[in-house]
Order: sequence, then structure tokens, then C-alpha cells
Amino acid sequence: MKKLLLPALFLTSFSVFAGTSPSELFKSLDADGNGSLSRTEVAGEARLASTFKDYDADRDGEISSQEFMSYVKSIK
Ligand SMILES: [Ca+2]
Ligand SMILES: [Ca+2]
Repeated sequence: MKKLLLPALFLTSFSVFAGTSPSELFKSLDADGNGSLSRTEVAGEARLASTFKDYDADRDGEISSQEFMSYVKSIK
């Protein structure tokens, strides 16, 4: 059992969103590809839309990939 040698693989496979890695989910939601999620872009994702303020740490009205990833990790 060498699973401890594969932390990267573990992190990549982890997700609070069943079956989808956080980075994949982010990319799929970022419709205009500008690297951040607007309220409009997350409108179809109920869990995200309802917790938008929690993700948006700097309150600029958009969820950056950094904000997204750090929040996903914090609720693990
Ligand atoms: Ca965007
Ligand atoms: Ca933000």
C-alpha cells in the first residue's frame, strides 16, 4: 500500500461535487473563460448560487479560481 506517495492523485480525485474535480467544475462554470465566476455564471448551480458570498472572499462580486479552490478545501 503506497497510497501516501500519491498525495497529488488523492487531491485530484477528491471532490465535494460528486464525480467532478473542483478545477473541472470551475472551468465548466466559467462560461466566458475569464478565470472567475460571476453570479450569472453560477446561476445554474444552486449550491454555488446560494453560497456565493461565502466563496467571494474579497467581495468583488466574482469568484476567482483561487477563492473557489480555497473555499472548496475549507469545507472538505
Ligand atoms: Ca467568468
Ligand atoms: Ca472575489
